[in-house]
Formats: sequence, C-alpha cells, structure tokens
Amino acid sequence: MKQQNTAVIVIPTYNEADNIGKMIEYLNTKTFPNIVAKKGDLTQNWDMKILVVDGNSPDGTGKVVEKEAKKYNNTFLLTETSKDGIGAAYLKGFKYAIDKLNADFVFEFDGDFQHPPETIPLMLKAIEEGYDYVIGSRKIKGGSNPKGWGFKRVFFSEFGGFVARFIMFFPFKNFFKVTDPTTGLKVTRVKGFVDKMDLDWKGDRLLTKSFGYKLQLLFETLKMGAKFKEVPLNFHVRNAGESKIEAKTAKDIFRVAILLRWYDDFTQKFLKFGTVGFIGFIINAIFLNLFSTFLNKPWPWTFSAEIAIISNFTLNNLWTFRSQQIFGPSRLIKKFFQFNLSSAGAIVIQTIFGTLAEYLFGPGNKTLYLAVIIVFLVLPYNWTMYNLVIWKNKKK
Ligand SMILES: Nc1nc2c(ncn2[C@@H]2O[C@H](COP(=O)(O)OP(=O)(O)OP(=O)(O)O)[C@@H](O)[C@H]2O)c(=O)[nH]1
Ligand SMILES: [Mg+2]
Repeated sequence: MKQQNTAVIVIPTYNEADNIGKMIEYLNTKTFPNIVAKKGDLTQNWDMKILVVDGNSPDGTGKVVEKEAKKYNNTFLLTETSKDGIGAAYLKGFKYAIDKLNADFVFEFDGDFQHPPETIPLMLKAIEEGYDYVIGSRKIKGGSNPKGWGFKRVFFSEFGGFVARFIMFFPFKNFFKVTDPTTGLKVTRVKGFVDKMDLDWKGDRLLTKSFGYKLQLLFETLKMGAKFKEVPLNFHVRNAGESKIEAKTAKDIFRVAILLRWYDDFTQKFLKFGTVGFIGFIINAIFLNLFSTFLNKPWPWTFSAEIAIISNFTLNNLWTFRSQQIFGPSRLIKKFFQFNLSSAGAIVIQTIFGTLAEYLFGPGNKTLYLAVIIVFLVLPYNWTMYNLVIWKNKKK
C-alpha cells in the first residue's frame, strides 16, 4: 500500500475574487499543516493539493489563483472557456485531479468559506477508517444551517433536501443513512469509484450541468457500493461576493431526483414486473369468462390461472428479467416448473390470509382484503421469489 495518499480539494469558482485568495492561504497555512500523522486523530501524512476550476470569471478570480499558484506549488488552476455550471466544473476538475495531480481522493469544496476548512481533517479521518465516500451533513447532531439564513432559504434547504432524499431512496436503507443529499461538501475515493465514472465532458454525461449533479454523483457512488459516512457540517453564510444559487436550482434538484429514481434498474424492473402482473390479471379474467361458457366448475378457474401463469412467465422472462433471461428447452422447462410452484405458493398465501381476514373482520370487504393481500403479501412474495429463485443472478 502507498504510504502517502494524495487528496485534491477541488474548488469551482465563479466571481470569487474576494474569497479565493483568502481560502487558498487559509488552507495552505492553517489547515494543511495539521493534516499530518499523529495530529488530531490522523495516522497518515497526506499530500494535500488545491485545484480551482474557474468558469473564466470576469472579476479576475483566475488572476488571484495564478498568483497563489506561484507561491504554493500544491495549488493549481484549471480555467474553463466559460461558466458552464457547477456540475460540469466538477467533472472537469475530477478528471484533471486524477490525470495530472495523482489524486487518490477528491474533495468537493466551496471557496466562499461556507464550508469550514476544519471539517477536512475530520473527513480524512473517516477515510483512514476505511470509508470510501464521506459527506458533510447539516442535518445530523453537531451540524447546522447558517445563522443568517432567512426562513425561505431554510425552508427550501430542509424541505427540498427531504423531498430529494425521499424520491431517490425511500424506503431503502440509504433513505435513512443519507440525511443531507444536497450538501456540497464531500470526499470520494478515486480507486473503484471516481475512476469508474465517465468524466469526459460530452454534455450529456450528467442529467444536469448545474447543482443537481450533486444528487447524481451521490446516487451513482452509493450504487457502486461505496462505504458511506456523514460527518457534521456547520454551514456558514458566504464570506463575500454574490450567491450563485438560482431560483431554478430547486426545480433542477427535484427533476434530477425523479429522473435518477425513474431510470434506476430496480425501478424499471419493478414497474415491468407490476405491468406483467396486471396483464396476467386481465388475461386471467378474460379466460375465466371465456372458459365458463363451455367448461364446468372448477376447470375455468384452473385453466385461466395456468394461462395467466404462462403469460407472466413468458413476459417476465422476455422483458422484466431480460438481463437474466432463461434460455434453452431444458432450463426453460425446469424454471417454468419452479415458477408454477412459486405461483402455487402465492395462491396458498392468498387462501390463508383471505380466509383469516374474513374470519377476523367479517365477509363484507372481499375486494379490499384481496387488494391489501396482493399489495402487501403477494407482490413482495413474487418479487422475492422471482429475484432470488427464478431469475437469480448467477454471478453473485
Ligand atoms: N466554475 C464554476 N463555478 C461555479 C459555477 N456556479 C457556481 N460556481 C461556484 O461554486 C460554488 C458553489 O456554488 P453554489 O453552492 O451553487 O452557490 P453559492 O454561490 O455558493 O450560493 P450561496 O450558498 O448563496 O453562497 C460557488 O462558490 C461558486 O463560485 C459555474 O457554473 N462554474
Ligand atoms: Mg456558496
């Protein structure tokens, strides 16, 4: 293992001439000298670098950074041709940090003193403990919003953050783990995570060029299985200069959260699974009526159910679980037999709980009982059986 890791603090700037010089000085003289083995809780020496990605600011931000870069050889400037959105700036910055600066870890960090530099060593400590992805959270114990924020800004941050969190992760474990999905302060391990991302800026890599990229990288990094931790963040009001937060930022965040969830493999599979189930139900009903015209009880029930089972098996195999598709006559027969057994299990569940419900609550609301049993028992049961037995991923 490498003895010394390199961490690059990537700072996007647009018109931050009044802040960025002070920030670079502060990091180099006050923060980095403490990021060495045996200071605080750190056990390693860290090679700390600063990369400013400037959107060709008209206020001379780039000039200030150039001057600092002459003074400190760990400080670098990447100038974009124009202001291209904070998400675009970060992707370009990550690529530069990896290709040119040997980054093992990349930080996302604001240059306007909203992120206290003192949080950096705490995040590196978590990295030393083995985490891959550490973010600063304003919502956990010890974290906070700026004292100077008005009601509107607090409301948007709290409400927007919660909605984003809900849309992206509910009801899964990341919904409970990620308390601050829109935070701007993060550090990510390069090996296995950032180096697996497509950082080439082609314009369509991200769902957005602006602030919503935070959600996308969060979503992707967690999906890659990053070991994740939050540390408290005391978010400040900006030191100087003007806010670049736009009215459309909230809309951007909302849009990106929905798209991420919608295009996620799991969602797509689940929607297809639901659709196939619904088609099966319709087919079952149609054939039940049709067979009833010329067959005696109980056969219409039996044959229509089997036709629905065949439809479900076929459509799920061709569509829902296409990525784990079952091929070949002998495997198809074996799996179809398994599928029938699994469907019989669903019938048993329905019979037991349907009867129980009638016994407990009276025979009145059969349709309601059926709906509840299907949604809360049969669907989860089928979903589990399909994923873990019938179309089980063999790779794992
Ligand atoms: N290179 C580049 N930097 C940007 C761009 N948009 C914002 N930034 C910088 O990224 C940092 C974080 O931006 P935001 O969190 O979106 O907005 P903000 O101006 O910090 O908003 P406040 O919280 O009100 O201070 C700011 O310090 C900006 O200077 C951009 O399009 N390109
Ligand atoms: Mg800011």
